[in-house]
Amino acid sequence: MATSKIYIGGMMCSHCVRRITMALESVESLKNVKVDLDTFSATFDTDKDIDKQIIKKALEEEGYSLKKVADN
Ligand SMILES: [Cu+2]
Repeated sequence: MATSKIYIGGMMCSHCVRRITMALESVESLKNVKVDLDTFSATFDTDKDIDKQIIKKALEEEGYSLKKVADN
């Protein structure tokens, strides 16, 4: 199990946090999703390599963007 961190565009309030959390939780391989409003980021655990396009699409469907995937 590896932890990944992503940075998200368009996040402004706790309502966004809830929507983004639900969007990421809908991606089957992501577990333990935590969205942080202060740093406009989210962390989650995965047991395989993350599919950036699937995450990007899940965020874009809710009106947010995937700005960056952190290296670690
Ligand atoms: Cu909001």
